[in-house]
Amino acid sequence: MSKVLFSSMAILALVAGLGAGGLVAQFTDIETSSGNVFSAGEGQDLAVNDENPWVSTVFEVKDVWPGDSGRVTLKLTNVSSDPNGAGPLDLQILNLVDYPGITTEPEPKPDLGELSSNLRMLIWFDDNNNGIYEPPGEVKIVEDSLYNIAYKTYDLGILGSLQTRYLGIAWSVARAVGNEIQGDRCVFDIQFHIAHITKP
Ligand SMILES: [Ca+2]
Ligand SMILES: [Ca+2]
Ligand SMILES: [Ca+2]
Repeated sequence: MSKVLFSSMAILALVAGLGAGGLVAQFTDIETSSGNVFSAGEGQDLAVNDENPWVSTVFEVKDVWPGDSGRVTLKLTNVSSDPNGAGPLDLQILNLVDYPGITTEPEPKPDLGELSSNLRMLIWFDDNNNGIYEPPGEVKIVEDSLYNIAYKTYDLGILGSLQTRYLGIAWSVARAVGNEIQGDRCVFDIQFHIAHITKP
């Protein structure tokens, strides 16, 4: 009840004020800022080996034997032209599955699929994109078995707008590896992720 009463009093006061103002000549001035817009930046957009989206398979290596080795280079480009498009880049090996394949007579049992534990992977910043690891100028990111590097996150630093970085991935199977990898097969994903820099 008291609230209603207060409203009535306010209206009366306002009307009175307008009446008084109407007697005075007014200078006026209006300042307007129009067309104000907020729009989100383009952010980050990564291309791998000039593919965006990246659809090619990096490794399709069959008939691997003890002593085998190979290498690839990957070109990582932040194709965003947004000046704020720089972002931290990281690498993960995901969805690793080992298959026993055919279990041959000489292969130790149980055959659980032992290839990823015996695949040595060397990943480095291949600055000159020649597929050869050349320390100390080129920096190693990780060197371990595929099994051990899976599901870990490797920081590849900040990739600026329109900037390119090259990674080398070399794989090898030691000559000493025995029959435990016969017929084995492993499948995995390689994932690069570029994030947004949080402004202070
Ligand atoms: Ca096997
Ligand atoms: Ca090199
Ligand atoms: Ca095996």
